Amino acid sequence: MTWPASAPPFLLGVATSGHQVDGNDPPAPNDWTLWEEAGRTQDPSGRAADHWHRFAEDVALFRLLGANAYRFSLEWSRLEPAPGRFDEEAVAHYREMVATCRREGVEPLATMSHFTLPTWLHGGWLSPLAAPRFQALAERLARSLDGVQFWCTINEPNVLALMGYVEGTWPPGQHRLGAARRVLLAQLDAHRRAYAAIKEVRPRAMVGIAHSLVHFRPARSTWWDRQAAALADRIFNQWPIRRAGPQDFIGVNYYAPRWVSAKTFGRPALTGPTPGPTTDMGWSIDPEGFRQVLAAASRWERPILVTENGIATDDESERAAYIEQHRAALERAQTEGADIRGYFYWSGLDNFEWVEGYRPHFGLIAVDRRTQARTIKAGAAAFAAWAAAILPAAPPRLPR
Ligand code: IFM
Repeated sequence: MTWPASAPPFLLGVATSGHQVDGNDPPAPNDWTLWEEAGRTQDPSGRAADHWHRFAEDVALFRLLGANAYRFSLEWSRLEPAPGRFDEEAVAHYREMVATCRREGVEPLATMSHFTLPTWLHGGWLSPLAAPRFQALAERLARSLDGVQFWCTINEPNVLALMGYVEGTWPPGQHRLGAARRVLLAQLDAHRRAYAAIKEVRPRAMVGIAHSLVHFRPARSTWWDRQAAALADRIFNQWPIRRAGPQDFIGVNYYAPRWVSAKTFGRPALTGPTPGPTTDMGWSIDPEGFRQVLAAASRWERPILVTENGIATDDESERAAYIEQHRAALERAQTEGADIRGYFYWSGLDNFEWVEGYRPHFGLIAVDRRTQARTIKAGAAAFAAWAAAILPAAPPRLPR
């Protein structure tokens, strides 16, 4: 596979996902809508950032920050409201979104599935309909969205399996290890089918998965904890990449390290407590872990796209420092030989953060949830400076 000739050599962009920013107007009930209605999240997603109606304004703001790429997701429940029935208006909406990106000089990266599933898919990824319908959706989208060269079939299949089927805090709220394994495999099967469907229509498209990769550290320097950390790495990080089959790039979503103790392994999650200063998500900040995750990802000998990395904070100097430190770690990994072709900050806009609702603020751009007014945050200057340094032909035009 070759890097598309018309794409920038390095994609420096921001990421969002449909359910987290679009808003529920027009309504698009999916499994998360039901979860919110059942009171399982801090807030309902509601109007979110109303990105469905304001994407043109938002893409222009991303461009203002210097972004040359934008990763967003296509909402399956909008595109296929009933099995086999595609909604032409939803398809047209995404065509317009892609055209807007192109007009702004922003390379679109489209994610087909970012956690949410249509309510008609009873059993979720374990439904016998899941893989064939996902394949048909991939074919339909590849035909319609001819401006998209970069595709991510599925976002964080390991996280969906862990949260929905082990921890049980996400839909469908189960605690069944066997089901978690089957759900992970079902998503990887759906990826392979979607990969083949997209490549059939667009052989030169770059298609991959956004993998959540955690830097597992031993809680203590004992042999047992080191083994436990290595095992967590094999199960959570490496196994999904190996089992996924064809991928033109390795998508890396990296946020934080986790400390693993042999004593608490698997009860209930893979991880032990998190020491040290943390973000508003309770996650430690570890750019060196990022470098190591990138070095490990480069062993798969594919171009790497950092499909997500970012911080939830209200302290803008902390956000700027996070971006600068992770940029330095990425550049170090590049010097050490990792073929990294892109970085997407999570998130372009303050977003609905699943169970945590609207409390954590990941965005480079704040969204007033009452007026929907957008304000570029001070921490975004670190992203804009990165863009100015590596994309001199199109310098960011931040307002003073
Ligand atoms: O908001 C999420 C996103 O949906 C998937 N990756 C992690 C982000 C921050 O938690």
